[in-house]
Amino acid sequence: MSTPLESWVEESARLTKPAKIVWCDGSVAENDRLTDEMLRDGTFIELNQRTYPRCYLHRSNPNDVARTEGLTFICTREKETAGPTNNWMAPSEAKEKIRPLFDGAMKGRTMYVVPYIMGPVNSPYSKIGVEITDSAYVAASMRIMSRMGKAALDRLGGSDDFVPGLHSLGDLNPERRFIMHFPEEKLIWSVGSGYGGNALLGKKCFALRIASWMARDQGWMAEHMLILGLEDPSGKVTYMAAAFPSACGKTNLAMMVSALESQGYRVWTIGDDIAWMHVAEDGTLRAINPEAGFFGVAPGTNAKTNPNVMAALRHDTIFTNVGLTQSGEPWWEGMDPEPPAGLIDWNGRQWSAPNGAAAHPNSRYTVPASHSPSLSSRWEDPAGVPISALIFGGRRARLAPLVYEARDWQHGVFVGATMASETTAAATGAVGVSRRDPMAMLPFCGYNMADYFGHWLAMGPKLKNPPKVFHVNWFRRSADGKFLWPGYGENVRVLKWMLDRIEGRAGANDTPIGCVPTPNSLTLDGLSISRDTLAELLAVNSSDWSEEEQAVGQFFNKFDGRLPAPLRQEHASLGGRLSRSSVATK
Ligand code: GTP
Ligand code: SPV
Ligand code: MN
Repeated sequence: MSTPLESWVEESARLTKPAKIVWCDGSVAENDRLTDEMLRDGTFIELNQRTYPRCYLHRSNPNDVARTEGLTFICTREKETAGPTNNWMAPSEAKEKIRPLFDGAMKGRTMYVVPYIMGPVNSPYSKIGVEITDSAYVAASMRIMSRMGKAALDRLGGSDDFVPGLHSLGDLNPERRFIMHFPEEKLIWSVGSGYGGNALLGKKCFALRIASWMARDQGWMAEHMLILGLEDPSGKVTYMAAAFPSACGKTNLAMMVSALESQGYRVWTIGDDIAWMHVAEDGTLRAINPEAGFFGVAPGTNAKTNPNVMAALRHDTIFTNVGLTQSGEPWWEGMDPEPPAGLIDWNGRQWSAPNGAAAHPNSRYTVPASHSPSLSSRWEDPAGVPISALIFGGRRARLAPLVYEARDWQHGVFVGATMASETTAAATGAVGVSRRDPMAMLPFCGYNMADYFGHWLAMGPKLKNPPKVFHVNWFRRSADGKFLWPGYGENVRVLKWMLDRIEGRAGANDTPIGCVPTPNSLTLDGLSISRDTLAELLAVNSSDWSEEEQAVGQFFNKFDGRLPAPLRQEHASLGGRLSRSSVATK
């Protein structure tokens, strides 16, 4: 008798008709074979093997370089279940529409069966997925990003407790590109794209969209969050998780080299993109990183902004859509002040300055977490690490101060639910447009966002000491358009303020939106920043925030009667505080 996995593989093979089927075991020998094939058929370009051993460059189809949110669907029986912020299609209609695209899609090609674990191999919180794909690049990337192969099959046995994901490159035509989620049956279908978040199905599709659904049902949380540990001079480590939208600084914060290292403050990495968080028996919120690697944004990364990443990328790394130097090394904007002579751009053409970027703005590296010099000794702790602070943040040229603290859990949920950020190159479409992106989950929540807010509200009372909630903005700009805050390793100063707040040491000014640091409560030694700049960074302008408060009201109206009442109350309280403060300052 065949196992549930074998039956699904057979069924998928009948539909897609591959020339051959390869069950991936995750071994080095298998990875070598995949690499050789990809070097032969041009999927991989060998980088300088002396300076970048076992590193390769992949150039994707130029129309397939980012997530495509307009082509991503939540397919539930009722439209209301998906909610107003998701694209929706009925499951039967979706399958009728997509099945023909899979029919014969793997003719003459290899089907890879990729079993994987999301989470540490021995954690009770980990979950199993199996991806069927006709992309060797996807199979090789899944080996870096998850615990792929034999370990997953061993853990699965004959069970049906896995999330199946069927993926085919199809013809890479966006007209025939669909990323479909069937949360009611825990199934993923993706066709027509080879790009990370569209094609590495363990990541956004499973670990966020399907997992957020499971988490709501089972009483835990699946979030678009990095996880880090902040070590203080006594050696004590306090863990924090932070949700920023795509390309808004999670990897960089999680892997930073602290500017306060000489004072004894260090940052340890647990995860850079996704957190699965459970309430432990002792009432703490425990987070695991379901991933095993980093799929990070290359541009802007350099020896100064992120030396840990730069060190991690020197071997066994896949680069996607970066530039190529004459000596066969990867290159991207922001790596050096001046581009080297003789660059080849991400499309494989000779690069010259007026031709735009040498590396695509969403070019990425795929690197095992184990390469990171900042990796925490607890990054695979099966019980997870206890979270003391949750941080929301986004890119906001104006309005949001460098940091503020929510008044309590419920207000913290309101702060997360109403956050906004300027769009980035991580998804197709306009860049730099401000949009609401609750908890940085707008593109990743697998069900009605109003119910998701309700789930967040319900989690607070289950926790003995709910984490403090903060909001940060590294991206506030001056009138002449320059970033006011140096960012990167200097962000540790803000983390230290949070730690001091958790431990009841740091001062804060109560404002209508929450508690903002007093200028003296931030540790600024060694940083040249003027008093005026600091004041601009921390300013809370009541009339700007009143406009924001109106916009939040409009956003909330999208959810009609489904929006949890406590969020309406928080909104009304904010309105009240703002009007009192504008009277006070008149
Ligand atoms: P995803 O992988 O898409 O989820 O992105 P992410 O949130 O991990 O963002 P990442 O850390 O890769 O940063 C995205 C871009 O923002 C990069 O170009 C970084 O160089 C830049 N960036 C990150 N942190 C800072 C910061 O503190 N200040 C400034 N100015 N830029 C930053
Ligand atoms: C993001 O866009 O948030 C990413 C990259 O982390 S992707 O895996 O493509 O979603
Ligand atoms: Mn992300």
